[in-house]
Amino acid sequence: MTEDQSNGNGYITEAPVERAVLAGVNLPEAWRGGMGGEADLDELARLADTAGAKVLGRIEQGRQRPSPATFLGKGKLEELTELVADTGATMVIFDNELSPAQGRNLEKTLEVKVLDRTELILDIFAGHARTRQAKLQVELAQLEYLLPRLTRLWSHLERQAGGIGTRGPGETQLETDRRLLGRRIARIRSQLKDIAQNRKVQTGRRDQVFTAALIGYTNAGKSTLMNALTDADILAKDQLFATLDATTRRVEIDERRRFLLTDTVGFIRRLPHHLVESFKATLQEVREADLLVHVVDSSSADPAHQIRAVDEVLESVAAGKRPTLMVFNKMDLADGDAVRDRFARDHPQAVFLSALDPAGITDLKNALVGRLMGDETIVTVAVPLDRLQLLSALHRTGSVLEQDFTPDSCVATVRVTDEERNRLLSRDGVREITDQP
Ligand SMILES: Nc1nc2c(ncn2[C@@H]2O[C@H](COP(=O)(O)OP(=O)(O)OP(=O)(O)O)[C@@H](O)[C@H]2O)c(=O)[nH]1
Ligand SMILES: [Mg+2]
Repeated sequence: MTEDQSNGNGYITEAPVERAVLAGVNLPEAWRGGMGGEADLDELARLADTAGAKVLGRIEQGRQRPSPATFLGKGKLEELTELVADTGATMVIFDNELSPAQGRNLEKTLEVKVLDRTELILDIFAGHARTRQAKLQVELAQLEYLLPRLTRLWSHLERQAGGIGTRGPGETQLETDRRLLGRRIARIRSQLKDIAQNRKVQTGRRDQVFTAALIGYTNAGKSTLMNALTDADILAKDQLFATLDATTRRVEIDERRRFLLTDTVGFIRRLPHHLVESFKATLQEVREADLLVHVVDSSSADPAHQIRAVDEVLESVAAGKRPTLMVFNKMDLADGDAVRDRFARDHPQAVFLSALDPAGITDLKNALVGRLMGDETIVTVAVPLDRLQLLSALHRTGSVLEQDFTPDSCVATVRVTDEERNRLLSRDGVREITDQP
């Protein structure tokens, strides 16, 4: 046992606290897409904190392109080596995605564990996965990302078992060879397929009901809003990626107006594509929703940047350009006027609120109901009994809200678009019943 496994009182803490130094290289835009872009060490520090590491220092460098061997330039690498020694760090976390060779070379020089942003995010996902589906999805992403990096991992395990970057696929898997890992990957894929298939059967029934999905940057307040709108009781916590699974609940405004609301995994800029790939099944809920409720943390340093990052992820899962309601949350922590000035014009239907304010929740409900009804109206029609098949399509889509029978007709209250209403009323014998006869 090393001294950092003891909390100072002679008790052994649950997991050793890792001491981390952060490193980021700012690359030109052309290096974006998993490899580069502007480093964001503040966000990396939050990720490190969520994973349970203590951040002791950071270094940053601007470069035209990464050094092929060590990502950082020679001088910066020396500076980093010193920083690691001075702080007694046990690991270095890179904001950029490292190639297997770069990771190996850096570990050799620095003599501590080296993780990149993707591995850190994978580690957080592994720690937060609860359901079988989420666990399998994370394991798949880890295996696929780690496979080419196996030799590096083995050297971690020799030095230290457990800790950040080694959670998830158990040691037993890591000890086996690539061929076995390949088989494991295939098995997980097929298990995930079964789960998705089952879910399809289960949710088939939902097709008739309007569904809205809460989406947005991680920590924006999606689960908090979900809990306020439903009785879901989802863990909402001030950490990144608190939610990984999709949860769906019914929201009932009144007897006529009800819809399903789904809360799901949050997004982040440069979300590792292995994760996006393997979370496709969970994100299916997002793709199938009638309305996306895009929750924004108005108090974040740059809400517009987060909105863009979310849009990018949506596009990559083929859920871009869906009907969307923008919700600017955490207005209690933000400069409200500035946020409205900045976003109200581009998003005229947006709701600005604080999840902690009941009045805001009412505004959100009203906005959702507005969108849910869309251009539909509710009318009451009398349909002759021998022409009941005129209503069958409306029955199928759950648009018949009430029906009553008189000796010669069915009096139905239906939710229809103007077009549907006109078509229905053009049929022989069908007439609209208004309040004033
Ligand atoms: N002050 C304030 N805090 C909020 C508000 N909405 C959410 N929070 C807090 O923000 C943190 C994150 O909220 P969550 O609901 O877990 O966020 P999320 O979008 O579900 O995040 P992930 O599941 O991690 O992607 C929690 O600590 C909430 O209590 C708000 O309107 N005002
Ligand atoms: Mg959540």
